[in-house]
Amino acid sequence: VKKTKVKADPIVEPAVPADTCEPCDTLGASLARHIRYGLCRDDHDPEELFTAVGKSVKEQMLDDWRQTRIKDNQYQQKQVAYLSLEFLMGRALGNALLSLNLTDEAKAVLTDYATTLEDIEQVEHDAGLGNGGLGRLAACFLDSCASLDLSVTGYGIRYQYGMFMQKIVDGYQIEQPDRWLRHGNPWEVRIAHKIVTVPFFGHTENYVDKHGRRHHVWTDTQNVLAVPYDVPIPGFNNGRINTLRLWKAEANDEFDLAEFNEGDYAEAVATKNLAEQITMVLYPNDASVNGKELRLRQQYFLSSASLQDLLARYVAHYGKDFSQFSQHNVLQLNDTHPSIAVPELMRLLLDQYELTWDEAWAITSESMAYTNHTLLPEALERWSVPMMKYMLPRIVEIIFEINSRYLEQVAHHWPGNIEKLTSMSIIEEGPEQHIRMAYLAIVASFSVNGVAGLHTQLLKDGLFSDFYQLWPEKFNNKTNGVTPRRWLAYCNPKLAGLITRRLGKEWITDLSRLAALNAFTSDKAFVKEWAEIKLANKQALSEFVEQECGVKFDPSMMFDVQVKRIHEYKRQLLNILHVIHLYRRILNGDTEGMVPRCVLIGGKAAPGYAMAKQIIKLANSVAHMVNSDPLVTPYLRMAFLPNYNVSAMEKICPGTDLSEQISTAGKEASGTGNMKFMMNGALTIGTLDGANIEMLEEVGHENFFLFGLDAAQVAQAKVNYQPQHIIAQSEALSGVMSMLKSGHFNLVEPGIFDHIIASIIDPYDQWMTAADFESYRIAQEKVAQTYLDQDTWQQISIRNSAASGRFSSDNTIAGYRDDIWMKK
Ligand code: HBZ
Repeated sequence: VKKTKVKADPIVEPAVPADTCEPCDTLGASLARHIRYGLCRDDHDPEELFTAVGKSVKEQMLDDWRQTRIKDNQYQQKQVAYLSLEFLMGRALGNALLSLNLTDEAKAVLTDYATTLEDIEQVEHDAGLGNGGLGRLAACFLDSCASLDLSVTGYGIRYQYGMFMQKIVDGYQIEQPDRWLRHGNPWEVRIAHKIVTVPFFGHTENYVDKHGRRHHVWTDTQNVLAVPYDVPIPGFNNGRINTLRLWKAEANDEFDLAEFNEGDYAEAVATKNLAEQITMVLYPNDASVNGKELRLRQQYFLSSASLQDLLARYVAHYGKDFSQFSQHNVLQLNDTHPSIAVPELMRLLLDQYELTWDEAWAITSESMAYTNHTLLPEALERWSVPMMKYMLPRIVEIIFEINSRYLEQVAHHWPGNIEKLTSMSIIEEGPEQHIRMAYLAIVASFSVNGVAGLHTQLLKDGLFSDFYQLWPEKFNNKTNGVTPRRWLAYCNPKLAGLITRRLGKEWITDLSRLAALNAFTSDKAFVKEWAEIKLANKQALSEFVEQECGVKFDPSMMFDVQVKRIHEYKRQLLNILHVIHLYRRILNGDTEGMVPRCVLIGGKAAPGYAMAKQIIKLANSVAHMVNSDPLVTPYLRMAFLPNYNVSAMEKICPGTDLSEQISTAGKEASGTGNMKFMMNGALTIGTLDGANIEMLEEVGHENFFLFGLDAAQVAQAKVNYQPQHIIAQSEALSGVMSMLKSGHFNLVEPGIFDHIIASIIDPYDQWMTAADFESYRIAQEKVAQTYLDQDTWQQISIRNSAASGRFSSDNTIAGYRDDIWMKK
């Protein structure tokens, strides 16, 4: 790659008119101006009005944003880069107003435009730049970092199309493109002067100079421009505005030149697409790898652009003395997706800044930290060496060099143990070599963390046990959390209001204060108000369900909810089997002691995941049968919510009575939906998996509906698993299975559920659905009994909220800050 001179930024930004002109308008004046001069006409649709509001709110942040940047460019505190292929931000307006303390002003201003803030908020399209938990965690973390006054920059990709929109047609999932940028994005700012160039393809050459130093050149590359689009991340009422920097790929003009000169102008312009494809679409897989070349291109594009950006910024302040780099910078890798940043940082330091290998390695390995989010083998990334050699030849050379030096350490630790060298090598041998990205990340990182206690323990005992033996000091746990601003203060204003009236508003930035709610469980007036708020939220949720699914949910019934990506390990199937069981009971007239329930299931299936798609179809088929029998609906109703996303969860979690967290133990790394429900006063029915274990610890057994095998028992039970036998011993499950097999739910589509049925009776069923059914059913009976005593139920609900303080992402981020980012 041709060496480009790194342009030095001025350390202090020059006085710009911002310092000399009037400070910006009030929100109202700004909005009037945007409507009058921004829209150019008097008639506007709701999208345009929303855009004007968004731009006006952004303007309110610009001065603080600039001040934050100027301060952070002084490196007064360590700079954290959070590298992630996903940021599932959802909507920004309501959250920004809350953080800036402008909600009331916005409400007042909008009355002049014959609309309400609520209506305007509904117009905003979700920024769905993520699949699920991992992407939403990144979004919660950004909120907490800004609110804790930490200088953290999120680096991600500005996908033209985010997570697909899910439609349900005849009970089947249909994917449609998510054109979230169609009406523009009022929050982003394109920063043209920070464009960098990312190389692909070409080949490497090396030569020895007259001082005997070996140089590596990566030449003949195809270069793609990375254009930063910055999005403001306001801290909660503290004046800090951090940045989420999203990269867009654009064609470099050089790209076109040859063809252009030959006169084929149109052809030349069309090649732009090739470059721009890189940031076109988010891969919709949440628990399995996608080995496509384009996915690797996205990963390298993000990693290289972000590192060039970080290094240029560092050089502008410290010059090319990198000895201080790791003291002032840390990179947190959100899973292995950006782990190609490891060899890329090496490359930039070696080839661009001419450091020695040892210098470059010291810097790299002192600044990288890696978070693992899964134990599922199908989600562990391995990239084909030949493919990577073709696309990123210099990067492959560096990875091999890292590997050979690291294997010397392995050999030293386990002398003569060839097997260890093979099993721990970053390069997996086989008909085709592969690079094990998790191993690369561990080798290069000073910190490796899991996302809940059990998950971290399983990493140390299982998947990464060899690495734990070699480097125990690297491993640590950081149990996930969610931001209490979006997930309580914003989404549940009624409950937040009650809490604030009783406890003051400090809980918003110190969620441990919710513990004080325990004192109110015997306060009748408080419990009554708590129950009334839940009822009002259920009313709102039932309107949403009716509008989205056409199913009437009666707020006097129990709302039993499972929303998350559809995956066999999350066991939506177990939930559906239980619905079928209740349905059978009703048909058999066995309704004694039954509590009327409305069961809501929602979530997207990866488009290539056939079994998950069949589970969606089954949920819809069962819902159809349940809802169309007037003898059944007084006791049971069911809906599948299409297109579950962040803004849907904002309506769902405040109105939920019972939260379903029923994964096979040992499979859900943490879960974060579980925490949102708990904060909002839902009770949980769940297994000993992920963060459920810690939630149970906080709230106590009396206030949690625990069932099922634990992780160790799952491993044990696998040895001689006989689901047919288990089914035969359970009257309830046998009944459910015969009803399924009879075709009752698919009379006109015979056979469509055969795979599902086969999976339940398969002795190799990894998810052990049959094994946990009885214990689940009994726990559900206990749920119903408890619900019958509404006073007790509401008290438990209060205790759940009160115990949720530990699961604020502020708490999690304080841990990252103290144990990882500020370690040295
Ligand atoms: O990360 C999830 C875990 O399943 C969940 O237990 C945890 O709470 C959450 C946050 O730590 N993992 C994901 O959401 N993973 C993905 O979305 C994913 C995306 C692309 C991939 C693989 C996984 O290639």
